[in-house]
Amino acid sequence: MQSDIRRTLLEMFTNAEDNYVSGQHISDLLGCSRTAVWKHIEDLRKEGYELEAVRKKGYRIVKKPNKVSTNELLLGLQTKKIGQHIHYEESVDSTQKIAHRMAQEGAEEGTIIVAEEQTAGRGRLDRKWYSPKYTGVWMSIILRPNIPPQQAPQLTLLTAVAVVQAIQEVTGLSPDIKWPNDILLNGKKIVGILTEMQADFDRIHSVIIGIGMNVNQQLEHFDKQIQQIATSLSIEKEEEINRAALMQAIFLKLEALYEEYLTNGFRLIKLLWEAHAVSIGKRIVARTLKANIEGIAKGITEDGTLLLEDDEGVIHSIHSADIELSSK
Ligand code: BT5
Repeated sequence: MQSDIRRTLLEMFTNAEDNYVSGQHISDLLGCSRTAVWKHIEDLRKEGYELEAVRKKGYRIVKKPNKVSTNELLLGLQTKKIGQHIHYEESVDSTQKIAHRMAQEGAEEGTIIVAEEQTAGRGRLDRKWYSPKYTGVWMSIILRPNIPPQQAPQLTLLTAVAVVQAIQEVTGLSPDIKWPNDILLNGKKIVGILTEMQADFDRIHSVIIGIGMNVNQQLEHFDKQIQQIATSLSIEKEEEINRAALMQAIFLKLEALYEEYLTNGFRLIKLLWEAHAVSIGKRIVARTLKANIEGIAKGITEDGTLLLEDDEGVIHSIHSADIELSSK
């Protein structure tokens, strides 16, 4: 209730842009006393909003917090499901871990778990994912698709397309996708996607999609281990990027693609994915848990598997691997 009022207040200030909104006007609209208005304003200040108060004129927002708080994410959000329930934390070990717990406890489809920092963010095979405070988008999304468990990898590809579209829309940059889960700008990693699921043999309970996106880091913020391979949107665009706007764009794109996928299947998603994929048609090395296989990446199958043709003409179906362009 309190947070609903704060959201309405934020909407009023945002719509008023640089103009002042009078205390009387606010108290009339919200149906509460001037003292109550003042209390809500104080709450907003505690959330990090800088509000200017001028006698006889009223209030206006001077600066919004550099946070991806629930209020910032819900303000003006146009989706039906994705992002309509937000679980926000300043600091967590991993948003995936919280998402798994919330999914088990029955969280609704489209629920988002987002944190300003992760102290134990993880990638595939328990690799470390660096998630420094206030610089990136570190979030997990809970979906409950009615599809066979073996089709779940398609959702990684679908998410990659949604993230690329969102980056294009907000920044004008055009990233590439590297199978299966990396998004690159100028050959360096800007986003990693981690898809996990809770399922029986034949039925999915939930799919948890983790998205890690480097947004406002500068090169010196990156750990030495990844300085050569990672970049951020801000480095590439040479300006600060609004993280909440990026997240809202991801929610919208993801919702549209997910609806298309559930209604019409993977066909269109596959085409969109291929249009952004860097490695298809190129000579690559796929490092799987069993072996390294070198050859030409021919494309992906209907279920999202990578097809690789080796020098003997044998086609390998690769379900999980790290890939690199071959130096040959
Ligand atoms: C991934 O794994 O790329 C999936 C990353 C998913 C992270 C999100 S953040 C929200 C959610 N909560 C979590 O705990 N995780 C998800 P993989 O393909 O295995 O790549 C991991 C490798 O990427 C590492 O071994 C590093 O080399 C590199 N790396 C780590 N942090 C990075 C960063 N911030 N930017 C670019 N590369 C990074």
